[in-house]
Amino acid sequence: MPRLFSAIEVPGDIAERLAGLRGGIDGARWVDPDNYHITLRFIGDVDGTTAERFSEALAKVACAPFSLTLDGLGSFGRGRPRAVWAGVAPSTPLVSLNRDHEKAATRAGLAAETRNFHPHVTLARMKRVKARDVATYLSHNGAFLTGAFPVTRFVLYSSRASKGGGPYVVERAYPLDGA
Ligand code: 3AM
Repeated sequence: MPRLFSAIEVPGDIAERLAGLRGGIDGARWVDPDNYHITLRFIGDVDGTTAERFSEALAKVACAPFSLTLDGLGSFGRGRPRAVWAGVAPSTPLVSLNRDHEKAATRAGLAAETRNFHPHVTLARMKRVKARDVATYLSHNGAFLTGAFPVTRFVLYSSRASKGGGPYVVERAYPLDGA
């Protein structure tokens, strides 16, 4: 069974800007710009019935189109960095959409997510890089800011990669049209 997660895609012009941030941390694996996304709900490896239930529950999510802005860079894993990302500026519709995806996961019979929602676009993953190199990178590039871009759909992605970072396949797309 593929690994599933729901997400918002990153438009091409924003991805191009993010791609300009690739490089500059020794040993980091930079995400292919085609695979940039904002994860809404990680599902993982589930059976077909659970996948179908989640997919159907997502189809019932009502959400009007909204816009997002990427603001600033950061990292996960302080002393031992494991990812560098672009942050998403605070957005009430995004938080609400994440809640709806959490409800869809519950309806599909999945355990509740315990981690806080921290919306981001992962730019690079890493295992044994120097924390100082990441800090230097962030001090040079951290002021990154995009204009607002429209979010008109979310998608259910599958991934067969074991390490993350793609390639991802859009299994189903959900246009935003309901309030
Ligand atoms: O690319 P981002 O950071 O949005 O880190 C994984 C990736 O997130 C995350 O799901 C996205 C698609 O692979 N992920 C992987 N394993 C996870 C887990 N066990 C996880 N998120 C939560 N729990």
